[in-house]
Amino acid sequence: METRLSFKDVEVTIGSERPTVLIGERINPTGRKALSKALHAGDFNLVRAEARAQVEAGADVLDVNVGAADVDEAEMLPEAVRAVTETVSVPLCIDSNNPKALEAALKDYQGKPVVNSVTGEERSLAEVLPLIKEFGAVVIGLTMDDDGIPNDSGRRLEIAAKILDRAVSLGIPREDVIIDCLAMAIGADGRAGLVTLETIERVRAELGLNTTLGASNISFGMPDRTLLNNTFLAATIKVGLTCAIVNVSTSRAVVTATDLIMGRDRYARRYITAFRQRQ
Ligand code: THG
Repeated sequence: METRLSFKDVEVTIGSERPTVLIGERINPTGRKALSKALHAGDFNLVRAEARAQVEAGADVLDVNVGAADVDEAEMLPEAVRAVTETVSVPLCIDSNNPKALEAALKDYQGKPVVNSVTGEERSLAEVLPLIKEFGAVVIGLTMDDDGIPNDSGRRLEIAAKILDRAVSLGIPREDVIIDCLAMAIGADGRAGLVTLETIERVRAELGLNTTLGASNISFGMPDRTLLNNTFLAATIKVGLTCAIVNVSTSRAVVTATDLIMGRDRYARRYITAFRQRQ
C-alpha cells in the first residue's frame, strides 16, 4: 500500500518497501514557551526558522500544530501553514482536532497534505472525514474513541477498521488512511510499548494500511528520552511502521540505520546521505 503526499510539485510516498518517512514534530508549542509566546504575538519567525532547521536535518514532511491555551486555531493554523510553505517545499501534516481550523488551513494548501487527525469518536468522524474527501487529503486515524485509548491491540484494531470503513464509505481511497497505533508513556504502563508494536503488526497484516505514531510519547517522564525514543523507533520499524512523527535531528540516524537493515534503503542511499550530513 502506497500513500502519496504532495506540496506543489514535491511528492513524498509512504510505503513498506520504502524508507520510513520522517515527519518533523517541532512546530508545536507543547512544552515550548518561546514558540508559544511568538504564536500569541502573531510572530511566525520562529516557525519559519524551525521549518528550515527540520528540513535541513532531513525531515520529509513537517507537522504544523499551533494548539496552545488562548490560541485561536482557526485563525493561526492557516497563517502558520502559509509561513511554512513560504519557507520550505515539503508536504505538510496539518495537526489539529479543530475542524474549523483544519478547513481554513486546507483551503489554501497547494497539494495533498496529511490531516492529523481523526479519531474513532463519532463527532470527529462526522466532522473531519468530509473535509478529507472534499480536499482530497490523506488522514491520520488515531486508535482511540469515545471510551479513550484501549490498552490492547484488538480494540485498537477495531477502531482502526471503523475509521477505515467510514472513510471508504465517503469515497476516500484506502491508501489515504494512515493509522496512528499510539505510543503511550512506558513510565505509566510497562506494557505500553508491546501493545503499540502488536497494533502496528496487526494493522499492517489485517488492514494493509500504512502506520504512524508520535514516537516521543513513549519516554514521557523518563530520563534519557532520546535513548528510549530511538530504541523504540527501531523496534517499530522492525514490525512495519512506515512513517514517524519525530524530532528529526535526534532520530534520523537510528531510522536510516534501521531502514537499511530492514531492506528499505536501496544502495544505502539515505543511510549514507544522513551519515555525511552528520560529519
Ligand atoms: N500522534 C499524532 N500526532 C501527534 C502526536 C501523536 N502530534 C503531537 C505529538 N503527538 C507529536 N509532537 C510532539 C511535539 C513535541 C514534543 C513531543 C511530541 C516534545 N516537546 C518537548 C517537551 O514537551 O518536553 C519540548 C520540545 C523541545 O524543546 O525539545 O516532547 O502521538 N498523530
